[in-house]
Amino acid sequence: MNKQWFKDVVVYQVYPMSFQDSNNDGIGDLNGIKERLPYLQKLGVDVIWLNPIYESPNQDNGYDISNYEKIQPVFGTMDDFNDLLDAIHKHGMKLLMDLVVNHTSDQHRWFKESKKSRHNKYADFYIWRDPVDGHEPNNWGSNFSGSAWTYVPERKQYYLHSFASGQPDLNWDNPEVRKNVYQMMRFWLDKGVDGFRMDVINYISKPKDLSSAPAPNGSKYAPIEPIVTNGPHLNDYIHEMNREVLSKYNVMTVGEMPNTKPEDAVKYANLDGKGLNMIFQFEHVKLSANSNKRLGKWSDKKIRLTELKKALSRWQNGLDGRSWNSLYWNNHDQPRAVSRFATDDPKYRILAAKMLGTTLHMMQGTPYVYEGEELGMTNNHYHDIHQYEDVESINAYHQFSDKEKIVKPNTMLNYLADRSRDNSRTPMQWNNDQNAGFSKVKPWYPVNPNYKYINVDVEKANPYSILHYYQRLIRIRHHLDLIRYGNYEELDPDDDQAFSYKRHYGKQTLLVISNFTDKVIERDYKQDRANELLISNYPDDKGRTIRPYETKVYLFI
Ligand code: TEU
Ligand code: CA
Repeated sequence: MNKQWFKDVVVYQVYPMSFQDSNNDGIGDLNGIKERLPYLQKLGVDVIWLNPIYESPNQDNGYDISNYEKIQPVFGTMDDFNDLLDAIHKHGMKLLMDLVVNHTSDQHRWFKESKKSRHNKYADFYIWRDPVDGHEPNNWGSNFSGSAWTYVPERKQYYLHSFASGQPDLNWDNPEVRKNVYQMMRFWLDKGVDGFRMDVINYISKPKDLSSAPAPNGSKYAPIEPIVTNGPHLNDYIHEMNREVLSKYNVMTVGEMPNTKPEDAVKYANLDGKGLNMIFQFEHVKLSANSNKRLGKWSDKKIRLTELKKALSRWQNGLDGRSWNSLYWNNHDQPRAVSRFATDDPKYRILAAKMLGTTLHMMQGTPYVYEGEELGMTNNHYHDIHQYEDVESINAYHQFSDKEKIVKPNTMLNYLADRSRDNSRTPMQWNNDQNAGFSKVKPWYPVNPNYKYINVDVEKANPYSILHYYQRLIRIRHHLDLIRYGNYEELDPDDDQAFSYKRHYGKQTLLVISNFTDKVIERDYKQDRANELLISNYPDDKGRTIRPYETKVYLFI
């Protein structure tokens, strides 16, 4: 079986709660996704990645799983799932499931048993520690604010949670935990799912020594991520998982791995096929973090193009021939791409969305399109804390502006508006009916009011739309080995207006020039000698003159 298909596909990410509500209870569901398969097939994507659809008390929108082998009732039944999987395959596509095994929900049977006693079968399924001087065992701070430890009186101990207190971290050093996880993976693979996106999979091996770490100035807590990522046994566990499970199926895998460098990808997702196929790196989405370390991701800093280029080029070059890139601008944890990396000013939004799509899709790696990106959906520009739904955003607001008072409430609201995960979680915009055609009743989370002019119907009707442009991007990637396999050469790294690069494959060369500004600029890469202009977001070509947010892809053969 050829297991290299992960290099040839384009993945579309569906956030099930917000994609399509089929039974009008305000929440997206599996039957809704099934209804929309023809849309995805027409777009040309090969693989659908679904965010978690398992039973969950929903403290973190499904990333807190209470039963891995049950479907969350609002999404449908196991029969609905089987039908969906079947329909996806009939439409010639594949399905990636979200595998969330760094932690479970505190409502999972394993945790309910584990917290009862230090001596039962599940006692060591999680990471428990005695109090130190009547307090938390160390100063680690959770990703979702506050301590990463919560006390349980029954055991007179604390348990570790990298995220919310309802998301206790599993103890991967316990072989029984690993056995249970592998068994669960087989359950889904035996049904015929085509692979996994693995949630924070580089958090699973904790350091031996759980001692306190330096905290940023003035802060009580040391952020947990740099401490628990890429731990001592991570590579062993990934390779064991491959031997025990993945190698037995024809699947693709992508591991979500914040805090990694290209060298890590080469270890955990080597092209030798003994680990994962690729990882999600975070370098380009962390460039805009606050210079005040205590605030972490919360800022409204604009990214400098030269830094963005440096980050992406480092991954393009570092992985070439050794590992494989995943290419993404946004997902359910990031603000909307066009608002963040270019502009959602109505004057340029359409050009800018196409420019970003082109810049990413012409690179080496597997592109991931997040639902609505193909319409140029934007941030919602929220201004009130009550408009938020996400646990991370709400906790951060209270932590930094109420409790610690290190930032004024209004400044924090600006940061949230720029960075909150809720920006990407608004319902998919299908048409200009009530609630954008997502649901006939009030949706679980309000639709972005710009649905009146940003929606699938509008895009379908216009041959020059972002949607049609994405369709073409996907088609030309499928047709050209050069785009999929060619190597990468960055041009003019110090150019802070244009992102230009070449791809080489045999005698063929691809030239990509993208203007990230609203200015007219001049660039000469001998594009006048190209054999063909493959795709561009303006109706004509002005050669060396590159107009605002213009993007052009030339082929030399
Ligand atoms: O996200 C992980 C993630 O984005 C963080 O590790 C991030 O690096 C950190 O918050 C610092 O900014 C995954 C899921 O995609 C997300 O939706 C979940 O909430 C999270 O894991 C917990 O399962
Ligand atoms: Ca529903």
